[in-house]
Amino acid sequence: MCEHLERVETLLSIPNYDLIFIGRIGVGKTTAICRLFDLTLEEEKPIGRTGKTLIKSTELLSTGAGRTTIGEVVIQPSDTSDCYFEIESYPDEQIEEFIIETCTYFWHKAHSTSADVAPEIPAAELLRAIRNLTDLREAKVEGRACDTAIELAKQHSNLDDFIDAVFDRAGLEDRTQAKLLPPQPFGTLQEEKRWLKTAFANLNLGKTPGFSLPKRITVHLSDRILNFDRYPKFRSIIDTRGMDNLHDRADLAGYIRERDNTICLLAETFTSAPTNVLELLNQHLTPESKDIDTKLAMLVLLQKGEAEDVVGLDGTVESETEGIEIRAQQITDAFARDNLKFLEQNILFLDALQHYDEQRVLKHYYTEEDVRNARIAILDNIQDIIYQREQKLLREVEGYEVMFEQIQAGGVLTQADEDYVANLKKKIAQHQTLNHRFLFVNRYLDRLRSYHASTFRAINARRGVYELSGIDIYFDAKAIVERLVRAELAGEKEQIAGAISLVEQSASEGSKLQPVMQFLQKQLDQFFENVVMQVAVEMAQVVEDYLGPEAERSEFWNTVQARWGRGPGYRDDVLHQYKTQLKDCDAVLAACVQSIWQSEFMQRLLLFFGDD
Ligand SMILES: Nc1nc2c(ncn2[C@@H]2O[C@H](COP(=O)(O)OP(=O)(O)OP(=O)(O)O)[C@@H](O)[C@H]2O)c(=O)[nH]1
Ligand SMILES: [Mg+2]
Repeated sequence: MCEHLERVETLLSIPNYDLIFIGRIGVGKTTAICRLFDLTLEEEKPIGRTGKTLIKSTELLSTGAGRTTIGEVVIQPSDTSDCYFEIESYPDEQIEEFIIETCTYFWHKAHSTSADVAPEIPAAELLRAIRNLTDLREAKVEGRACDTAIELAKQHSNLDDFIDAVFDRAGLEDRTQAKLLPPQPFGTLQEEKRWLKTAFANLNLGKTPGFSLPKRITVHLSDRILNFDRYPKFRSIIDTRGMDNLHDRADLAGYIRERDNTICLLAETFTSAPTNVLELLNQHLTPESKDIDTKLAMLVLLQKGEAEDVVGLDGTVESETEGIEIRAQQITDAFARDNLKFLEQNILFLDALQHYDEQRVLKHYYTEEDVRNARIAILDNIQDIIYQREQKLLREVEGYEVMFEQIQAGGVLTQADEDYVANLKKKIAQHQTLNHRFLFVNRYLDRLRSYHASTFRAINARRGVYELSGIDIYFDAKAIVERLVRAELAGEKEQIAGAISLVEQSASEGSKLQPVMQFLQKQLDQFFENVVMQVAVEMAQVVEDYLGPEAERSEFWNTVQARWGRGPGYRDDVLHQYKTQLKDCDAVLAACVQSIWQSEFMQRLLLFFGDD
């Protein structure tokens, strides 16, 4: 049986899905999740000294002005009757490496060593967590700002001693806990939510004793707070780490392409959609990707009044609905311009805080019922996306069945049909030897150049994989090769597809040649996809072999690492080293493409016609 059909059947057996929220830093992912799933805490607050009170509604998970959610957060119904957290931490070595960098920064700042190596400023969200982990906070002493990290650095005249002192304070050896349970059973739902909110905030900030820096926090919520009774197709909600740039990232690629039981919600603001997700879509929503379109949705996050400011043909629109319609059309047009087959019905609009004022107090003209109806409308839409995906897969299976029946029932081939086939085989065989140039190295260097100089230094210090910042330059290589090979070989594939179509159209009425050609057409896409993926995986390995991230002693990494702090031109010099190290890659890539094209595409296609 054909590979694709087997795959479709696997997809159809998936019982429920993880909803993955993907988007830029600070776009509003966590707010959207909390509002959609009613993960909020309602608290009574006094209004000044009036004796009156207001009910304020806040999100259970921490939200803020960007770089708030430190790792990945998985939210799911608890397998027990209680709430609890599970934490997967970053490995100690990675945290230690980061502490050393942070200490170096503070030490240089404290000792004003201007003549020395320029210290780099560590990433804000990591710095914040490290300050908490080591209890080196910025405080106010007698009204004066006081940075305890700088104070501690001043007490040491030697950097190594300072680092040791900070390691002691971090006490990583005692931070080995992985599960956080409530201290005692809760009397009320309110108490339970309050505990969840505070405990999450502390874990996310690195402030919980016994716990290290979280890479992933799984929040198990009791039935009272979250259940999917109305949505049996939902399994969990995943709040991914905000994207720093627009490039693909290994964890996101995993959710979009490698894991089948996911629905990916690409969150973007009303004004920018879909610019920030185009790059991701171009990477994954390719002409050959069969079942990606139905698992992707855009979640356009609008804020108060935005939709009413849209300018239509006759000036500003009359209503929010009209504004949304115009914007949806603009988004669809943007997809069309990039030739992306994004499903129009999978563009959702959410105004997460529409019922609340700036203080997060429910506006007087709304009721809890309005809030509930608005969120249920979107959740029903998401559930429907899953249903539509399954329907499309079912139709595909039926299509295959009809095709196979036609092949079996079809009459024998006429002489003319036989001639078409022989001719087609010859035409296909002409594509055996490829004559393409692949300019990978330059594209790869451009990508590396796009990292900020101090980030690039940190990447080099870690020989290419800076997990704390979600960067992996070998994954980058894979993504670039994929795009390059796909674009470069698209013409070859199109010519072959054209030749197959021609035979399909010319085949004699009622002969089995027509359905056979339809089947071949589908196989073509599958083979092409296999070529692209295999080449990308092999080339990522080639790049790894050339750069040697595992090598403890490597001349390349020694040279690259030693370059920091030695005057201007750091990035250019280091990129030059990379270029020298990778100088053979373009030729290796061309050879790799030829060989995989031959084995995974040509041979498999020609096999279709028999071995003669
Ligand atoms: N007015 C208004 N503010 C919003 C809305 N959604 C989010 N915000 C604010 O935008 C800021 C960022 O929101 P978050 O939900 O923390 O964003 P995020 O995408 O989770 O951010 P990171 O976790 O840092 O990547 C917060 O201050 C929110 O209060 C909205 O619909 N309306
Ligand atoms: Mg967040």
